[in-house]
Amino acid sequence: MDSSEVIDPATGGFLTTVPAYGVAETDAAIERAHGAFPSWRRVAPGDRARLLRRFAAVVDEHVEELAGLEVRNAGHTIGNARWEAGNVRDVLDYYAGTPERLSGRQIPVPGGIDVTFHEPLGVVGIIVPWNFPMPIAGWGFAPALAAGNTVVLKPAELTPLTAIRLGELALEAGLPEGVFTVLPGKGSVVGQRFVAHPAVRKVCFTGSTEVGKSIMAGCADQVKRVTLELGGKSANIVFADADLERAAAAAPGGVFDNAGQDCCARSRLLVQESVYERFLSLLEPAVKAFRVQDPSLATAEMGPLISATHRDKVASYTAAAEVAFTGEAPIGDGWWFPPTVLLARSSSDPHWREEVFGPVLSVMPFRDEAEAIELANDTEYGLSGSIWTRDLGRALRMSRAVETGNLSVNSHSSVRYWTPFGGMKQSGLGRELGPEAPLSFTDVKNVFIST
Ligand code: TAP
Repeated sequence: MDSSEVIDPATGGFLTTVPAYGVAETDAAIERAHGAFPSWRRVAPGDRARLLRRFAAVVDEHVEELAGLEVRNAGHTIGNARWEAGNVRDVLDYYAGTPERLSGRQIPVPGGIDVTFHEPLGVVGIIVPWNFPMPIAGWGFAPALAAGNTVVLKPAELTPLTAIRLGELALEAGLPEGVFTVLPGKGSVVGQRFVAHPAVRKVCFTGSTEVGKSIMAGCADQVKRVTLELGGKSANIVFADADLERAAAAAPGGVFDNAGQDCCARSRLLVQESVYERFLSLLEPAVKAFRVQDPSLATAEMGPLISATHRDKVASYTAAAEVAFTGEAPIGDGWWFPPTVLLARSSSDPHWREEVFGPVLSVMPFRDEAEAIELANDTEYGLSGSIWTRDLGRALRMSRAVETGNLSVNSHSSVRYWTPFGGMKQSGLGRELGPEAPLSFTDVKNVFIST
């Protein structure tokens, strides 16, 4: 089997080597998952629930270890990495309630009895990006397993370590062989086999819009189910009547968290023109105070970017733009980049239109509600966003008008595992999390019994 090197983005140093699955090994793992499916779907609901709770408990025992791996492999701050490992535990616990509640309906019909069943699909292939390796994996595998499917999971080539460990912990928790398998390797090899292999009945993909489109096209050939979580260019809209101090203090975290490598990053800041200058004067000290540090330090608010190539891409956006101000970042080894605020002079500026996926915030003034809506919606994306106002009516009007799957008022929160998460327009297809996620890993079967 081939192998690939794993690098620490905070130092640029070598961490370890992991296997890179080829076509034959991927197909063999998919076939093992296919073979494990009939008995996994027949596990009694209470027993499947207990196994998922046990998996959650084992993850809980390893939160520190998993968080430490993510700090080194993905450059996540230790605070974020602990939250992410805890999120996998919580999502497993939450969906452990599913097997005993996944009931169909009994529908009144003439001439007999009609009942529906939520049948698991079979093997589910999950393709994960490098920006949030643990939570995105858990949002796929926990509801898929709970609904009675078996899972093959491909982590991003850059960040495989926590996924590989989660695969080991699943076995330690007692999940049968073949029920949950982690296959590190290239997207063009392992990921493509998920799309092409007929035993894989659904692909959950998170990553770039470009690759997502090719996966959707590939899945069409077999009418394979697909969930897509893609890019974003979310707006953070601040009205003059907002608590400006609070909005300015929160804005850096809304875009620079995870070094801006977040599909929900509020990377477009729209500020009502009557408070524009004042807001920027409040924002500047908040940006300069944002702590970009060795991610293993408890005080770190932001770590490095994921790779040298990615840093070059981010830098290409700021080089040609009008910089308002920047924060500080370490200099030297590792892929560091300072939090940067750019002035958008036109809605055709590339940093305003395109997903930079780095610690870059583009700012533009707006006149009134109508213009804020027009600017916010002038994008192919629609994943997340925020509205800051003290006017409840305005908050509700704006919430309905902004074309986005997730929105928060006077907050930058996007993800809570109890509620659905996903994008409108080219930000995605389908929803993850929330009470209904397991249904997306089933097909409804209708049975009529003549009486
Ligand atoms: P991608 O290149 O799209 O990679 C994402 C995943 O897909 C990786 O595991 C990758 O494998 C795999 N992949 C690549 N090409 C593939 C192919 N032809 N067939 C099957 N799988 C393939 O994105 P990225 O560079 O990791 O992440 C950055 C982008 O993803 C950003 O644009 C960001 O917005 C988006 N993103 C969106 C979200 C959500 S929740 N909407 C979350 C994270 C990221 P390799 O590692 O081998 O390349």
